[in-house]
Amino acid sequence: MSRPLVVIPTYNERESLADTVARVRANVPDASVLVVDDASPDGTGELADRLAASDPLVQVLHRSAKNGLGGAYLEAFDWALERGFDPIVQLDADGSHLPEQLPRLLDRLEGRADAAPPADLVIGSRWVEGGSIENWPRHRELLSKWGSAYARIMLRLDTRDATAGYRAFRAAALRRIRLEDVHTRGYGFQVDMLWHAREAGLVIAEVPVTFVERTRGRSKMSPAIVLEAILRVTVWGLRSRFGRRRGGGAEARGDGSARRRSHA
Ligand SMILES: Nc1nc2c(ncn2[C@@H]2O[C@H](COP(=O)(O)OP(=O)(O)O)[C@@H](O)[C@H]2O)c(=O)[nH]1
Ligand SMILES: [Mg+2]
Repeated sequence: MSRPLVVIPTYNERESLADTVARVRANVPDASVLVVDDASPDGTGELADRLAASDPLVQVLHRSAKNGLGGAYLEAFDWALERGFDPIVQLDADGSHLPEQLPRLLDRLEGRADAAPPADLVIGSRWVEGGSIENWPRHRELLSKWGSAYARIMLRLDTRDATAGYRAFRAAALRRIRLEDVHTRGYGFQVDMLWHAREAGLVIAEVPVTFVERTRGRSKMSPAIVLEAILRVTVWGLRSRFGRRRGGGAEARGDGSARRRSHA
């Protein structure tokens, strides 16, 4: 039986969170929500606690300090797998990922969409036919396109939108990824996960989504985050061509036993 969980990482999203959670709950009524808050100074964590108090399907994971999107998701994945949630969805708090389009991702995951085969990981994609972006400044659009292209070339990925953050995983697929080998803390986490998913032999599908730039709050994207992603992708790409392969090949697939990892 399916027990979907939508993970929403937050850092200073007080103005957007309630609306996003309500829309998730309205569009996929059987989905639970896990808000992962990194001690937001603006009170997002307390707001999340209030939302959880009024809805048994909403829960909150409080982390003690801002430790990156990747760190938040990795902790949430452990939390979700321990509790038997399946599938597990990534969704931004700021309204950029439309909860109205979540059934599209879940249908594709289950193979319900247009007789398409089921997938292990479905990506809500801006760069496939039918996908789009609303209200992004030109420099963000270029950064996303170039970042995706660079990752695709360096890592030989087939995915059009390699940096997308709107994703749905089957729990079994997440278990096949060696999460303890995923070290990227910033937004490069998305590429790191995708690469590990490919290495683990997962079936990866993309469905078109409309990405709507936030109208409230501020982006946490920073030059340090961009730099981390570029450096890591470059190192992985060079290593996979010329050097030692990182752990995580399909043949080294984890069985979940090696899941102990520090969240530092
Ligand atoms: N828990 C947590 N969430 C974060 C962190 N950095 C970003 N987020 C959340 O990740 C999502 C995407 O961040 P956002 O700033 O909108 O990135 P952008 O859309 O690329 O500009 C939002 O829900 C943020 O609140 C972090 O360090 N910790
Ligand atoms: Mg955003």
